[in-house]
Amino acid sequence: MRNRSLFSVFFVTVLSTVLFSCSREDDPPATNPDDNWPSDSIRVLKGGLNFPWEIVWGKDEHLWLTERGGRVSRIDPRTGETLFNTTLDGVVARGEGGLLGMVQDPAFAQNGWIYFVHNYLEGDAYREKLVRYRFTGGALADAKVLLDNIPAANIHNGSRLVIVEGNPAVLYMTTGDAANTALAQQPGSLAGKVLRILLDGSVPGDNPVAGNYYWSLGHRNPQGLVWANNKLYASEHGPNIEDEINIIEKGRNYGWPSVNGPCDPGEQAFCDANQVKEPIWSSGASTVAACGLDYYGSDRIPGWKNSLLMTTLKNATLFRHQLNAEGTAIQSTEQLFRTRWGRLRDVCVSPAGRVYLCTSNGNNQDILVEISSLE
Ligand SMILES: [Ca+2]
Ligand SMILES: [Ca+2]
Repeated sequence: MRNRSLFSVFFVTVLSTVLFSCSREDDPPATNPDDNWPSDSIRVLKGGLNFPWEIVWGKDEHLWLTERGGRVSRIDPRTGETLFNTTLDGVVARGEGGLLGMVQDPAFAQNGWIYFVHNYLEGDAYREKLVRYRFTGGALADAKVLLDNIPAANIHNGSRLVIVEGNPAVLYMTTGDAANTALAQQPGSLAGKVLRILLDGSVPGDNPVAGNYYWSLGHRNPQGLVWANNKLYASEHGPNIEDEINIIEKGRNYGWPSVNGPCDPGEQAFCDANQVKEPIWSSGASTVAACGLDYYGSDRIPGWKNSLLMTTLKNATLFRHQLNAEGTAIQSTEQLFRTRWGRLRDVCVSPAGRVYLCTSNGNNQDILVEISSLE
């Protein structure tokens, strides 16, 4: 029975690949995710990386990758070959800070714009900024600072980016508490927030407070962010307990530093007074170091559809959280590949349903892994 179903999967895969390949002959390139490379493997696509931080599947059908030291790479997803790389000016890497989040503009194919978050020095002060560059094919040029002077520290710098297309498109950016827990509850500080920004760097007219970038507050260090099911999901590092996954809503308070995870009796008064929104998942009495987050909506890997994939550093495991049909709750959690590759920083799902992971082990030993099917 197992053999028969495997054969069916194989046959359907071959058939669909053939049909897909045929249909591609008539299509302009890069309009569909190319499916013409290994379909049955888990492979190390690239080695020799040093603290990779963000993996993005680009609108140019290539993988883009940041490393904390400041390097940006454009990688051929079939071969792992680096087709372009450069080091951004002004990146100052300290502890967990450096070059971090990245996202492409919705019109990247036309304008070449890529948004980066990195840490820098303003005099002696360690800070974070959001900068847009234009990819020309041979360089990243025309740097434009969209938001700067964000509090930063050797730890807790958030920095994940998501653009939600619309009229106008908006960019969401997570920030950490920059090792100053009180900032997360202060509406006037850019730290410990999910920020919402127009693509020219201005404040959207419908943010919770006029002229203020914050969309939600009370965050410790959210290092995962994804838009799916018409919702914004964020993962967040807890202190020594309660890593979280939250659904981010306009103007809501997520509790830090007064509340860890769900509202317990000792936290209830603060929760009531501030209408704290509780996480849809938390790690309980210990932490796993919840980090990168992406949504799996493909049929490629059987049984994974409508899941959140979450990397963990300390646990060195890929978590698969199965969502309910509405995307409002997590029904079950599966832990995969425990300690197989070490600490896992980020995850990215391609339009063809392949999963890409990067490690965070250091010593120029980090790798980019491609999962095209389960072995
Ligand atoms: Ca919380
Ligand atoms: Ca709690």
